[in-house]
Amino acid sequence: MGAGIAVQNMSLGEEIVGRINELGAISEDADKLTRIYLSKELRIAADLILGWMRDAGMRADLDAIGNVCGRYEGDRPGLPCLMLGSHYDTVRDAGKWDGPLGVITAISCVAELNRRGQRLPFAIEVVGFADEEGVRFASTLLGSRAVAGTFDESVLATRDRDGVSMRDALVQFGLDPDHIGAAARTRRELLAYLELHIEQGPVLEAQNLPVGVVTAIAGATRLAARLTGMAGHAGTVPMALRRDALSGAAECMMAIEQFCRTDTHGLVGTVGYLHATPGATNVIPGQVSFTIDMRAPADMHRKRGVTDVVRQIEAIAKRRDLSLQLDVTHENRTAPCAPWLKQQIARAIAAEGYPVFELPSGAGHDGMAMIDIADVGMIFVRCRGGISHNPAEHVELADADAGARVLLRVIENFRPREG
Ligand code: HGY
Ligand code: MN
Ligand code: MN
Repeated sequence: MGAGIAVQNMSLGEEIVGRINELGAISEDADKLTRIYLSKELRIAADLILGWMRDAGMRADLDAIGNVCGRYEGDRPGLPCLMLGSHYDTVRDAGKWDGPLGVITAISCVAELNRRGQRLPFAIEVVGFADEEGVRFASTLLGSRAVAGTFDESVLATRDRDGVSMRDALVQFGLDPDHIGAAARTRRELLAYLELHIEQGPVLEAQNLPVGVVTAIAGATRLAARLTGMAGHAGTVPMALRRDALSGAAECMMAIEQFCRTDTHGLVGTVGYLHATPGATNVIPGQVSFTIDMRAPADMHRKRGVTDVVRQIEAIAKRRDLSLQLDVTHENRTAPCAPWLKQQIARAIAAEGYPVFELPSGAGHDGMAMIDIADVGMIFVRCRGGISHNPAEHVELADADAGARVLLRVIENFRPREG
């Protein structure tokens, strides 16, 4: 049952690592991994993944928003499915495991069932979400929200850094922006949503464990801020008369960091992107745009933290005579993992001979959207040093193999929730 897998003389882990490397080479940058939503690289990646899905015995295609979707029928056609997934887009200068490990491991598990000619009393669907990171259009979870039927059409008007709207990017990708609704699924079609993902943190490594059971996915709020002062000559404007937008942004960043450092409820705050104009050495910056990402295990603490940080930013802008534009671009509540799924994951981990360890996810995942149409379960796989969103992100072969064996065991022994 799950052990002693012979995959054409390869372990599941070896098949997975080989595919991680193959997919990890598909990037818009020659010397780093960046694969953003609706890019031509995402299309190349989609075609590669669809081929793996079909080789694994699945019917596979792109859905209306660019997710790659494969279906492995149960012991009779048309059964509701256990949906397995993760995302196949990346952040900029990314690691190659964040997202793809879940998609590729799920495909390898289905391929193993297919090799055995094994059919289960439910279908299995594997989905690679096309935009979990939200790099291109600020909002995030676009692929999983479309599947959950909660996609916000107003995002279609959002423009990327080059001024291309999501609507136009979909058309260029060969999709119909007025047809996104076709990607939506219903609760009746899904028995559960299960995601395997790297931990992206140091806890499993500290526990010396290859896998863990996720308890909840921390909620997140993303904001876009713009401070506008007055550009001026760096040599002639006295310091007291300046309306320097970049100094104002710097004070905001320090306020965010200080506030989160002193918080006692696990609040974290990050300014991940900042752009100052006009951007010349001898010109006082007139305008600065920057992003804010805030998270906490409990929604109440995150929301209170956001309110307090916004108040501090407003006070800084006022004192410095800077005008402020501050918008929430993304908000996701904390998503609890379902106890009945945690139990089945724990049973599979124990059956593979590992201690069962539960931990929360500080990182966001597509389960935050999928929870609107299915109960959610997650398996974490150890990543070296807990490093992620960084090209140094790495998973040892043995841990990739352990994750695959646990996921396969969950699938084979899966029991839909009673009642
Ligand atoms: O931002 C996150 O937590 C996820 O990696 N998108
Ligand atoms: Mn990520
Ligand atoms: Mn991820």
